[in-house]
Amino acid sequence: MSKIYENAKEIYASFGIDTDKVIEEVRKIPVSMHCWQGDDVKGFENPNGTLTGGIQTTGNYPGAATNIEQLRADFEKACSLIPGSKRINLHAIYLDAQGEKVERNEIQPKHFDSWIDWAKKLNLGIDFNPTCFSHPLSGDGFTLSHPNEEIRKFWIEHCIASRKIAAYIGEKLGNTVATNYWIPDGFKDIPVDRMGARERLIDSYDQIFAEYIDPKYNLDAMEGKVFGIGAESCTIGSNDFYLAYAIKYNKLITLDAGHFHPTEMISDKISTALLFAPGLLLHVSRPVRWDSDHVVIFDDELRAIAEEIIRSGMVDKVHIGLDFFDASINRIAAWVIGTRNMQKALLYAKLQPADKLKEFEITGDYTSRLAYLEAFKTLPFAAVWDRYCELENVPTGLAWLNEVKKYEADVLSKR
Ligand code: RNT
Ligand code: ZN
Repeated sequence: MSKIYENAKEIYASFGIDTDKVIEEVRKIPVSMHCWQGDDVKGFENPNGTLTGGIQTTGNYPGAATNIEQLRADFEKACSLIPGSKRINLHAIYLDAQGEKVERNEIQPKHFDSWIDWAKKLNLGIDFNPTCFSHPLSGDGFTLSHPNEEIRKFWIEHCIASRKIAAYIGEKLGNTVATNYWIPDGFKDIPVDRMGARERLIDSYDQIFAEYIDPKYNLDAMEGKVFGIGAESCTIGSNDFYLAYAIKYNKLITLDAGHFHPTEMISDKISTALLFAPGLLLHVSRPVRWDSDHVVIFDDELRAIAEEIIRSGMVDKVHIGLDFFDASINRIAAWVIGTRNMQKALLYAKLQPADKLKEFEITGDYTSRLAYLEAFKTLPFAAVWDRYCELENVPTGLAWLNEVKKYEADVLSKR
């Protein structure tokens, strides 16, 4: 144990905070790392396909994973540099079809067996997503709310197949899968029948969720959005839509940090969602002027998100997932920086005297509340973070960067 940590431990102890205990608790909070940072959301269904659905990766940093083996190797490398308990978040297009062409509405549990074996080996939980974009049948911008019944049926079938796969994974792993539904459906220009589109969307979800699935194996979560590129005038699956649907039908609400107006923060929405829905799934991201999905940094909003999770006392009901995709920097570094920051924010939030702060607030002592919050910003947090990394056998400080650079030279640059 370093001298610096000993000092830090003492300082936090003077506020009644046991840093060893905090580390023990934080290391158990799972963070679901999205597989799609590794290959710019391409997947393995059609390696030459383009990303559509109003979302975009920008940049062309070399070394992106181009097949399952590469993606897994890169993910493992990233995991080895990140403390805490981890999960992998898969999209349906990351199936292992063994060279076969499989239509999206015909994907099966067997296409994910190799992922399950791999996840077991690495002690990772898995989360899942149907992929309702980057496909010829989503080309005109509509999927589950499509006015064409045949096309809508195709997407309903895809989501039903995905949900079955998720339940299968959950059962095989003995670890609940959170399945997230996000669709790009929306109008570029002012529509005249929002109602019709939303009616169709309700009907689609009613069909998708018709079959009972044990929540031990799969939990469904629904992700709304304010707008996407090419769907600026109306998003069918808006936040209101999903909030209402999820609360009525007992589904989880997904909050993506980039899916609201720029001054609207998801940290303010966590408590409401937790008070009304059975659970919450987060897509922690960093929007810069739009839903740009920049790598998560240790900024005010990230800390606020973590503080809301921790102070709510409902951490078990929050599925923390990440959702960013930056192709302009080393993709493994992107995972490492973003995920370490999420872990850091959780640790930072736990290293605060929550009860005391709440007491100040409730008694109207806002002066002390502000004074404490500011004072805690400069306590020796970094020493506790380093201790956490040390205990988890991952590099402290910037030491991870050398490893990523070495991996880039040895592996990525040869692709
Ligand atoms: C898109 C949503 C969605 C996707 C991923 C790939 O705006 O945020 O969650 O980013 O499913
Ligand atoms: Zn998202």
